Amino acid sequence: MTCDQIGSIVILTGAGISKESGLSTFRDTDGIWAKVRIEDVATPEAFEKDPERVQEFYNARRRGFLSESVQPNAAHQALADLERRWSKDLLVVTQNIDDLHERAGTRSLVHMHGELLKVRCARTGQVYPWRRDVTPEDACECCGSTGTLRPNVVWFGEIPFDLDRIYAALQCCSRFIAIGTSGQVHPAAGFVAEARRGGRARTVLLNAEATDTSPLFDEQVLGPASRIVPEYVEKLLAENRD
Ligand code: BJW
Repeated sequence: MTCDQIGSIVILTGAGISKESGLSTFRDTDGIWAKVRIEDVATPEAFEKDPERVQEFYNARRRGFLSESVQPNAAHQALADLERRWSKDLLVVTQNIDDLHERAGTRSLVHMHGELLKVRCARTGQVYPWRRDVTPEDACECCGSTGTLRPNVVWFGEIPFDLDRIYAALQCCSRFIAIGTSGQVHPAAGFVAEARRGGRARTVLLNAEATDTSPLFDEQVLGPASRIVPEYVEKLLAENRD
């Protein structure tokens, strides 16, 4: 994304955008963290202490992602449509590890917390696609060792992916839109402040409910993503029609 382009958009998505596709959020009352403890499954220390437990947590979620019933919803599709019809730069930054944005057709996409349909070799750092359970017997394709494969996701205490590209886009954008995220996890929770710095970006929150970061947004639309995202996209395109 280049800074000389007025009209560029950065869109941050979180678990709420995939909820109506049948995937759980984290911090809602029926969310993932109501059922398992972060310290048991989502830190490097948890993986070191009990790799099989962590792999089983992610194996179950990977199976869920691949089930027939989990499909991109109208919100994912509206963002892909916006990318196709927007003449300026647009970058979707997702915290989600599912592949629903890609399946809807979004191309300009960063998975800042990684992708569950990929594994990484802890020894070599090589990343490759993976669509089945990871077991202790699985040998790494690159080094042949067993026990080195981990989900290619970002746990607490690890540095998210592609931050240089994300901050460059935030510093230039004219509009920042956050969708389906509680704004509780950093650094993503700080992106709205980064986009506002210098007074450049209009900031918009599209979410089921108000969040702790709501006061930082110029505009807030509350409701289910599958309804409010397509409506917002149509409004944005209508306002910017030549
Ligand atoms: C709907 C809806 C519908 C429902 N329609 N809406 C203070 C300052 C800075 C950092 C820290 C700090 N204190 C601690 C930290 C570090 C820590 C952190 O943020 N901790 C907080 C808990 C305080 N952060 C980290 O460790 C990160 N790394 C880091 O900071 O590195 C240091 C560094 C950074 C930068 C430069 C240099 C160094 C890493 C964070 C990794 C997070 N990992 C997880 C797991 C990923 C893999 C997996 O999926 O298992 O990422 S945790 C989990 O939370 C997951 C998510 O991506 C992330 C965010 O959750 P999200 O998407 O917001 O979901 P919810 O459930 O919270 O919210 C859903 C929202 O949708 C709700 O508001 C609903 O209302 C709404 N909704 N249905 C629309 N139908």
